[in-house]
Amino acid sequence: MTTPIPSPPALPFLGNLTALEKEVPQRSFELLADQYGEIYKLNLVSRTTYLANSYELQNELSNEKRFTKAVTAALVEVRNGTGDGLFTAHNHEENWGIAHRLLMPAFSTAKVRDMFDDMVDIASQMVTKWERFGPRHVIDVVEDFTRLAFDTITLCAMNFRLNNFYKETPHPFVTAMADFLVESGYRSNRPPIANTLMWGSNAKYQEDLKVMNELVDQLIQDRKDNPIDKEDLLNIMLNGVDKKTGKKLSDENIRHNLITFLVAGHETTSGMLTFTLYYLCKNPEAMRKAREEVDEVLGDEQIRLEHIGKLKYISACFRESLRLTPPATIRVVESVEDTTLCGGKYAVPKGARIGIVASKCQTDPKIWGEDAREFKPERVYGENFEKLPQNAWQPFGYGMRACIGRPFAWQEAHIALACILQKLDMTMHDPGYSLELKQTLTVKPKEFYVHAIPRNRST
Ligand code: MNH
Repeated sequence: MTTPIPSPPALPFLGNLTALEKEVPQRSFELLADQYGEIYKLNLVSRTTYLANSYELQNELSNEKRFTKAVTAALVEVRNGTGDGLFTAHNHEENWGIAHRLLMPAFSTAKVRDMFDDMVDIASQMVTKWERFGPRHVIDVVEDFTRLAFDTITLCAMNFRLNNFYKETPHPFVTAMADFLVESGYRSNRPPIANTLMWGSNAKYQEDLKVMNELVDQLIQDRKDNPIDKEDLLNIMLNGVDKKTGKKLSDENIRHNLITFLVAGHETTSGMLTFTLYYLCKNPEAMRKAREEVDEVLGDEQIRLEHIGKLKYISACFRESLRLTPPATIRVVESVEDTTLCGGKYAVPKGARIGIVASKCQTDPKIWGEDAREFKPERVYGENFEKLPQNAWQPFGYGMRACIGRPFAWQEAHIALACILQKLDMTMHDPGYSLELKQTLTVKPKEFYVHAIPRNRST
């Protein structure tokens, strides 16, 4: 006998849509989990979606023989910009396989090491800016980490400088992409008929798409006109031949993948950095340890590649931040067959879409204890991290469709945080600030501001 899967009361036509907050749906998903438990279902725009909230489910749903990635909800709309690029491709699309085989090696830890100098270049621009503005300046953390992540991925992927740190307002491409992502989210939560009626939003949406496509097409054309020797991602995409099919990537697919890297590469990384800085400001003991480590490993030296692997406490801080507040909040899988979950307890049909709510699964008290919601980097430090039960920590997704940019984001973030802590003391603008979320495709801290005070290193 299976147990029925609970669901909040629904309204005709809209289903459970009204149960979701428009601005921060993630908050609703978490509140509903507190109310309905390890699994519940919602009828969203005439489709049933299940939401999974426990370690046991996250682990079970990571069996790729039984569950595969589903491109649903906001991702369907994001496809308007990223098409069959890696992140939004359906499993069966041929271009996913070609791009995956060509690009996996290009994003390997070894290749990412070659990007070290470019990453330090951008991080230094940010730290220099913070130093020069001085301690009174109010830093909008999300804004500057977004500049950092955007400039880093464009420089590393296509040898192009957006120069966001030299501008008062972000590059138009950045604004267009941010608006495009927010609107994609809204569109996915509206009944289709309502979408066709939103003339104003639709015109703006098309305009944003145009801005994004034009810049990327221009970069592709520039590269074709002026080839360079550097083995960057753009060259690999332009020149690479897939061994299995003998095919090259089409220009359209290259455009889709470049936009994919920009979408997938900037929001998540800047989110992780902002959350981590927030947790460090809130936990002075962790901040002290992180800074001590930077002093020990870097001292007064300019950061070098061999420092990165020694920043073990910093790694633990990032991991703990990703556990508590994963910027990519939900990944959705689809059941391959009619099946049951939790040892026969719940029945789900073939094709059922199940969202894995990472923040809930990664704070399951059964695995993490009663203090699961507290920031304690020690629990994911060094060996402790290696000893975690399988799939207990998966902010980068899982399996075949897991994040391709993990080594890239990891190196970029370590460089940035180490360079900051080496030079600056970070304090919150409002000492009473407590975390609120802002949601686009991903989540980030809302209205989080800090001050950067040059360190007096002799004391
Ligand atoms: Mn990333 C897939 C999280 C940084 C490019 N990424 C995923 C998934 C998660 C994720 C989760 C799986 C989504 C799903 O199952 O539907 N990504 C992150 C996080 C960070 C991140 C938390 C930073 C921190 N990602 C990056 C960076 C890049 C990138 C940086 C590129 C430069 N991510 C991708 C791509 C995919 C992906 C591409 C899709 C891979 C595939 O399906 O083949």
